[in-house]
Order: sequence, then C-alpha cells, then structure tokens
Amino acid sequence: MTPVKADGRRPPRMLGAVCGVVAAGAGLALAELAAAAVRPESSPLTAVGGAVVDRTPAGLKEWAIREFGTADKLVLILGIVAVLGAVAVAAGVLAVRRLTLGIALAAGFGVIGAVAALSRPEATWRDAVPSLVGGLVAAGVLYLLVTAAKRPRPVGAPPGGTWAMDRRGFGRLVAATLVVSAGAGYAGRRLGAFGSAGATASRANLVLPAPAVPAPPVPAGADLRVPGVSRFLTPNRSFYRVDTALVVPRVDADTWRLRIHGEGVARPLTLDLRQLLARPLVERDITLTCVSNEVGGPYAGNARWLGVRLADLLREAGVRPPSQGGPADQLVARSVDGMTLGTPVEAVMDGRDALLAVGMNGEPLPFAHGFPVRMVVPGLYGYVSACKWLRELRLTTFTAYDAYWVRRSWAQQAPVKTQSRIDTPRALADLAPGRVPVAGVAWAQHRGISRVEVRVDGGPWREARLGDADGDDTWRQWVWLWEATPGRHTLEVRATDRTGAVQTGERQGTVPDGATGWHSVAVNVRP
Ligand SMILES: Nc1nc2c(c(=O)[nH]1)N[C@H]1C(S)=C(S)[C@@H](COP(=O)(O)O)O[C@H]1N2
Ligand SMILES: [Mo]
Repeated sequence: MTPVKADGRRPPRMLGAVCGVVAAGAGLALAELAAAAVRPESSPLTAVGGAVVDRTPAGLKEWAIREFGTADKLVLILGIVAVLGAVAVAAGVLAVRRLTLGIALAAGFGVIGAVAALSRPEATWRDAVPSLVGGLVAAGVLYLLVTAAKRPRPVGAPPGGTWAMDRRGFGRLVAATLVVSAGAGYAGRRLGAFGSAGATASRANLVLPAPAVPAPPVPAGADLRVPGVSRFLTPNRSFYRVDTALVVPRVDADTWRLRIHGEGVARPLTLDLRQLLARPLVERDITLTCVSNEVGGPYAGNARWLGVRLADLLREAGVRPPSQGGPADQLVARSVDGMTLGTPVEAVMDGRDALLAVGMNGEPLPFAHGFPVRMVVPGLYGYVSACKWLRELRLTTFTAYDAYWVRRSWAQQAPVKTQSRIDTPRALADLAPGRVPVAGVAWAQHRGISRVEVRVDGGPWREARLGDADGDDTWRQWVWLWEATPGRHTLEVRATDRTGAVQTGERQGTVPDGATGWHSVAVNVRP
C-alpha cells in the first residue's frame, strides 16, 4: 500500500482498484444498454468473444469443445470478464497516480471492443457504438471517482481511516454509480427481451403445415429400450448444440427472407416463410453429427425434420448439378450471423433428402437450432451442410470460395465417417459379474449400418443385435449381452456400413474431416 501522506495527494492503490472496477462495471452496464438498442451481438463482451472465436485456431477450439463441451461459450465469456477485471484494476491504480493515463487505458478498452465488434461478419458502424459508449462511460466514471478520492475531507467532518479523503462524498458517488449501472444493466436486459419479442411471438404463432409426404412411423424395434442408451429420437431439449453464436440469433419469422442466387442460377429466388411453407413439405428422420465429435463423443443427435426438399427449390431456380453440366459445384449457405457453410451441389441434388427444415420433432425449430429455417443434409457433417438461421444460398465453386471452417483448417468436403459408440456401460463403471448388456448407437448416414460388433480385451469380434433400421439416414441402436467375469476389462465396438466397409480402427483426430477409431470403454467387474 502507498504510505499515506499528510497532505493527501495520492490515495492508496486499493482505492484506485475499487475506482477502476466500479468504472468498468458502469461502462459495461451502459454498453449493454446501448447494445440492446443496436443489436445483442454488439455488446462488448459478445463482440470480443465472437472475435476471439473467429480467430481461435482449430486445435484450441477442439480443446475447448473437449474440455468444456457446450459450456465453452460460458468459459470464454468468464475469461474475458476476468481479463477486463484485471485491466480495470490496472487502470484504476494507474489513474490514482497518472489520471490521464488511467483514463486513456479505460477508453482504449472501449476502442478494442469497438474494433472487435466491427470485425465480426455482418457488422455495420452501429456495432461499434456500445463499446465506445462503454469506454467513454468507464473513462468518465473513473475520472469522477479518482478526483473524488483525491478530494480532502471537509473541515469538521468525522475523521476517516488512514486516507484523509472526503469519504462520505466518495461513498455517495460510488453508490450512485452502482445504482445507475444496475439500472442500466436491467434496462438493457428488458430492452433486449423487448427487441426479440417479435421473434418470440412469430415462433409461438407459427403453425407448421402437415407434411405432404409424412415420414413412415419409426419401426417399433428401432428403440431397444436398453437403460442408458441414447433414445432413438433425441428430444429437442437434449439435442447437442454446436455453433459460434455467443447469443442465439432470434430471427423474426415474419420478416425472414431467403435469397437463392449465384453462378448458374437461371432464376434467382427470394422467398419469405409463407412462400416456403406453401410448397410440399416432407418429413424425414435424419441423424446429425458434428465433425468435432471425438470417438465416443456426444455430438450426434437424431430428429424428425420437416422441411422443403432443397433439390426441388434449386431446380426451380434453374440450377443444374455439375454432373448435368451445371457450373457451380458448391452451395454456400449463409446465416443471419454471417456463418458460411459450403455443401457440394451434387450431394444436395443426388436424390437424398437434403432439406430446408422448418420443423424438428413436431415443433418449429427451437431458436438454438436455427429458427425459422435451417439446412439438413443426410450424410454430411454439420459444418458442411447444416446451416442454422439460414438467410442466403449462393452457388459458386469450391475453387472460388472457402467457407468459414475451411479457412480454419477444416476440409472442404466432409462426408460422415462410420462411427459407433458404447453408451452403456459407462467408462470405469463398477459392475456385478454375470450378464451385462453392452449397448449404444452406430451411424453411417446415407450409407446405413449393416452390422455392429463388440469385443472384450482384444478377443474375437462378436456380432451385436441391431435395432430396426429407420432408413439409411439415421443411426441404429445395438446391444450385445456380455457374460462379465471379475476383473478389469476393455470393451470395443466397430460398425460396418451397408456398402460393406468396416469402420476403421486407425485413430485420427477430428481435424480436418472427422475422427476415426474404435470407441473403447474400460470397466471393472467385481469379484
Ligand atoms: N449459423 C450457424 N449454423 C451452423 C453452425 C454455426 O456455427 N452457425 N454450426 C454448424 C455445426 S458445426 C453443426 S455440427 C451443426 C449443429 O447443429 P445443432 O446445433 O442444431 O445440433 O450446425 C451447423 N450450423
Ligand atoms: Mo459441427
């Protein structure tokens, strides 16, 4: 601590730190309020977080997904808050000695936020406003607080602690700042909710038409009902979520538009939701998987999608696939938050059920899963096919354009690799000897699963019993009954797809086009 001087020129560091943190809090709160008026993505925390996500190398992103799963976004924001807190303390301590420097540091942080906001896809100059407001407010509040902290105690006031300041005046100023900040933060929240009220209502009011081509009922034997195995259809609330959006885009279905244009598009189209829903809708069960899914990982889910066949729409726009002489081999989907995903035109138009989906398991898409419209293409990983919050489809070539993840060391083309997962028993489970069901799911979308085998401790492969197939685009459950003997054992699984190809045991990481290897689980069987 700085020693107290009789003439009271320099308040202690601790006081400076308090000034810094209170000022930063005020800046953030006012910035949130401003962001609610601009758009949620422009809030400094979200903007900086988004800019960090955009610049995160594939390896680090994979590490974050592995370590924190879907909480990776929360961890990121907390990290940014921690850095901001440290800078705030530094700015406050500095301001006590060199007021202009401290203030410049606070304001400079606002500028960093603004630059981050402007660097995001789809940004306009307005996105800089919240961070600039925040920086100015923080600088101003820091100035007021530090000046107040330096003001000597009025004559006759009760003596304070070590520092001879006007404690009451300073305290009032801090209290007032906190009250105003809390008020601004709260108002920002309310205003934000108000801003997306139209979107919320548009989803609540959306009545999905009945499918012209309903999905056949799921075969009774598709779900083996083995305790611990993923349900055959994944409920929306437990469906995995992978995206770069730090705030879930809430798109108003009433103002939503989709534009289809680009190379070889003879008749460019712009559709609103009503026009899209006026087309024949098909219903399909399709399993979606993420390229970032490690062997045995959780990023796979199976849903009943309702949507328009994308190939029909493209044909309507005059698009021909490359095999019929079309000039474009890549369909670039762009979302409202500027994400781009590139899908082979050939795959979309080769007869598979590539959908512009509006429904998921009997309800409009949840906001987190792409409301009002997303793409789903059986057989391709999500990052090359499953654009959420879709707003544009552009036809181009793979030579001419790299989509978001391709620029970050992922492959341009990424068909789903055959995978199988042991859901039960869990890794390191402690089991009683005797009959133990070993069970899980296996997927090879659009090729289908024909066989699943299990082995114990590297012994011979044993064929598992498969759940009924619900087409070739969904995963299949499997179960094998194991006579477990005391001791430590390793269980392994592998699948064979309908082309006869056996899942490779060669271990490969998720980058650049999906992990390979057999899922193995070590368990302990009690004596
Ligand atoms: N707009 C947008 N769409 C996106 C993504 C994204 O980050 N932004 N991520 C993709 C990835 S990597 C996957 S695996 C799927 C996941 O879809 P889900 O979150 O509905 O499971 O969405 C895809 N669509
Ligand atoms: Mo993904």
